[in-house]
Amino acid sequence: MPRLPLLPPTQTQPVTTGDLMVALPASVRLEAGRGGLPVLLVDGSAARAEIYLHGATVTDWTPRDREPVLWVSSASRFTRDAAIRGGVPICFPWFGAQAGHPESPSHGFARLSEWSLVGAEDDGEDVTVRLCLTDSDATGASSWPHCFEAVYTVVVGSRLSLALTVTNRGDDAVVFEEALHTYLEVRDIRATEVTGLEGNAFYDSLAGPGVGPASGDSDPVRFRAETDRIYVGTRGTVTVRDTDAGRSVLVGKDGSETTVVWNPWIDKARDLPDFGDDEWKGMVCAEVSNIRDAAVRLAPGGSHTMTAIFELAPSARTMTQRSTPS
Ligand code: TA6
Repeated sequence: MPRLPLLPPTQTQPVTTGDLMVALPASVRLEAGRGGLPVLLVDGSAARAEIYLHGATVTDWTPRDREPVLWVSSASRFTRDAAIRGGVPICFPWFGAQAGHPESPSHGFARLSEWSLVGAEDDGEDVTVRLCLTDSDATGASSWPHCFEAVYTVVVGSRLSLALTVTNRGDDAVVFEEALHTYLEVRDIRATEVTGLEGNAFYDSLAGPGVGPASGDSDPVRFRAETDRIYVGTRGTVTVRDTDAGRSVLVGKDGSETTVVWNPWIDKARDLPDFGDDEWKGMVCAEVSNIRDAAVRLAPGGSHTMTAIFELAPSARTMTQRSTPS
C-alpha cells in the first residue's frame, strides 16, 4: 500500500486534537491522511510509523533499513464509519460479536472512535505518542455504557511498543475484552509459521461460539486453510516466522492471557468487502489480547495495562548462515 510522503521536519509545532493543545516534536507531524482522516506521521531516528486518530490505528511501523512490518489492505476503507482493515485496530470493550447484542459493532467501538492526541515526545532513540479515549454520549448509548478512560501509549523505535491502559472511572465494577488486532505482512502465508503457542489450548472460532477449547498441539501453527483461533493461558512471546522473506517478528507481551491467530484464506477474504481477493496470501494476524475467560474485571478506580512489543529478529535461515562459517 502506498505510504504518505513524509515532509521535511520543521520546528516543534503545537497542534489541537479534540480540545487539547499538544506540542509535537519535529519528528512527529499531524497531517490529513487517507480519506482525509487525521494521521500522525512519525519519522524517528530508529523507525517511522503512521498512527491514525481514527481508532488510534497504527498503520505503519518500519524500522530503519528494514521492510514495513504491518499489513494494510489495498481495499481498506478510510472513513469514520468503518474500521481500518490492517495495521493494529484496537478491539475494545468486546471482541468479535458482543454476547447478547447482535446489533453491536464487531470488536467494539474503540476502533471506530476518534482518539485524542494527549502527548508526544522524542528521546532521540524512541518517539512516544499517547492517545486517549474516554466515555462519551456515543459510548454511553452503546451496549457498554460505562465511564472509562483508555490511554494508548505507542513507542516507535527499533521495537514497537503498544500499551493500552484502561481505567474504570465509574462507581460499578466493569468487565471488558481487549485485543491489539495486529495485521503482519508476510511474503507467503503458506510458508509462514507461528511458534510459541505449542501446547496451549485454543478455541477454534470456526467451530462456533458454544464449542469448548481444543487441547493444544506440539507443532507450530501452520496455515493450510482459514485459521481463526483463540489461544488461552498464553503469557509468553510468539514468533511469526516468514521463511520466504527470511524474516521473523517477535511478538512479546505483558498483561495479556490470550493470543488470537487469524488468516481468512480464500473464501473469507473474498467475502470481506474491504479485503482484496488475493491478499490472504500476504498477511497474518497475531493478536495480543484478553478475551473469553481472560476478560478483564476492574473495580471502580481500577486500571489495567496490556502491552504488545514487536521486534524484528533474524530468521532461523539467517541465523544458520551466521553460524556456518563461510
Ligand atoms: O481476530 C480474528 C477475527 O475475530 C476473525 O473472526 C475475523 O472476523 C476477524 O477478526 C476480522 O473481523 P472484522 O470485524 O475486522 O471483519
